[in-house]
Amino acid sequence: MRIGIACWPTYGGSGAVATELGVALADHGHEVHFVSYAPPFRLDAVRRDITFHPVSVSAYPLFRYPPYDLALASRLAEVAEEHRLDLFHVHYAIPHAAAAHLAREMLGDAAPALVVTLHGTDITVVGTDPAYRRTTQFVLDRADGVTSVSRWLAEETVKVFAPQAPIRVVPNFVDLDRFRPACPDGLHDRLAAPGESVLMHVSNFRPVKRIEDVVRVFALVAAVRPCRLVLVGDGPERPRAEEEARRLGVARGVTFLGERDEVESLLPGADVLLLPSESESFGLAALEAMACGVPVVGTRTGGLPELVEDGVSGHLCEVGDYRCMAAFVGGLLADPPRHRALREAARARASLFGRTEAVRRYEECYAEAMGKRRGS
Ligand code: GMT
Repeated sequence: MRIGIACWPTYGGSGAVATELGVALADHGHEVHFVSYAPPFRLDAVRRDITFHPVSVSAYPLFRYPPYDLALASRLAEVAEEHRLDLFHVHYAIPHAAAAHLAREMLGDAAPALVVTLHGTDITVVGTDPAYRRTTQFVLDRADGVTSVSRWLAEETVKVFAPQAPIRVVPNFVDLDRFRPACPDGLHDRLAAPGESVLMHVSNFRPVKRIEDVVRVFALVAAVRPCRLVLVGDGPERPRAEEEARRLGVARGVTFLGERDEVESLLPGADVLLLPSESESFGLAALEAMACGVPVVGTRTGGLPELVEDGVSGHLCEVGDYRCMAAFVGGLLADPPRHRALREAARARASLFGRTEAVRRYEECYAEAMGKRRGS
C-alpha cells in the first residue's frame, strides 16, 4: 500500500509511534510518505520507500495565527495525488484529522481512505476543549477507521464523543531488537558514581508528567540510599523541576540530559524509571524502559495499568502519592534479587508489545478502512 502519515514531528509519544510505525510498515513492503512541518525526530532511516514531504506555512501580516492546518491539507492532497496514496494515517486528531478530511474533500472520488489514531491529550485535553470539541466530533465521525493506543483511551473517547464507528484498540509497540536490556560497558558509570543507583525519567516535561513528583521521589530515596536522578527530555516544567530540587536540597544529585534521540542507549543504564503522571493514555516511555529491563514505578492512571503489572514488572501508586512510589523504589533497590526479578518481568511483559503484532493489527484496520471507503 501507499500510505501518507501526518504527525507531530517533535519530541513526544505520538510522533515517536507514528515514525516507528512508518518504518515498520516500510519494512513490511509498504511505501510510506511522512507529511509534517519538519522530519519526525525519530526518522533516521534513509531508504527509497520512505519520503518526507515538508509543509511550509507562509507568514502574512493579516495572519495572527498562520493556518498550518490549511497548508497541511493542501500538502496532503498534493502528495496523495502525486503518489497515488491509498490511505492517510493521521496521528493525534487535532489538527491532523481535520486537515486530512479537507484534503479528501479536495480529491473527490480519488481520495484515500482515512484512519485516525488517538494518542491521549488529543481527546482528554484538546479534543474536549470547547474550541475544538465540535471539530473533533466531526472528524471522528467522518474517518473510515479510528484506533486508540489503549482500552482506557477508547473508553474515554466513547464517553465523550460516542463516534459512529467502533474504535479499534492497537496498543503501542516497541522495537525489541533496539530497546534491549544490554547495558553498554561504562554507561552506568557515566550516569552515576560507583555505588549509586540511577533513577530515570523520560518525557517532554509537560505539566501532565508531574515532574515535581519525580524530584520528590528522588529526594526521599536519596535520603536512604546513594542514587542519582537522570532527567531525559525538556519542556515547560523544567524550571519547576529545578526549583523543587533546590528546595529539597538535592539539586546536585540531578542530571538534566536535555532532549535525546538515542533513548535506547540511555535506558539500559537505569535501575528504575519514574512515571508519576497525572494522566497517561498508554505510557510509551514506560514500555521502552521495560523492553530495556527497567521496572517502572508510576501512577495508577489512564492506560498505564494495561501495561505495568503492579508488583510484577513495576509498581503503581495513586496520582500524587510520591511517598508510596519512593517507599517502593527504596525497598526494591535494597533487595537485589527482587530487583533482578522485576527487571526480567519487565522485559517479558514488554515482549508482548512487539512491532510485528502492531503492524498486523494496523494492516487489518487499513484493509477495513479501504473496504469502507470503496463502499461509500
Ligand atoms: O506527546 C505526544 O506526542 C502526545 C502525547 C499526548 O499527550 O497525547 O502522548 C500520548 O501519546 C503517547 C503515544 O501514544 C502515549 O504513550 C502517552 O501516554 C500519551 N500521553 C498522555 O496521555 C499524557
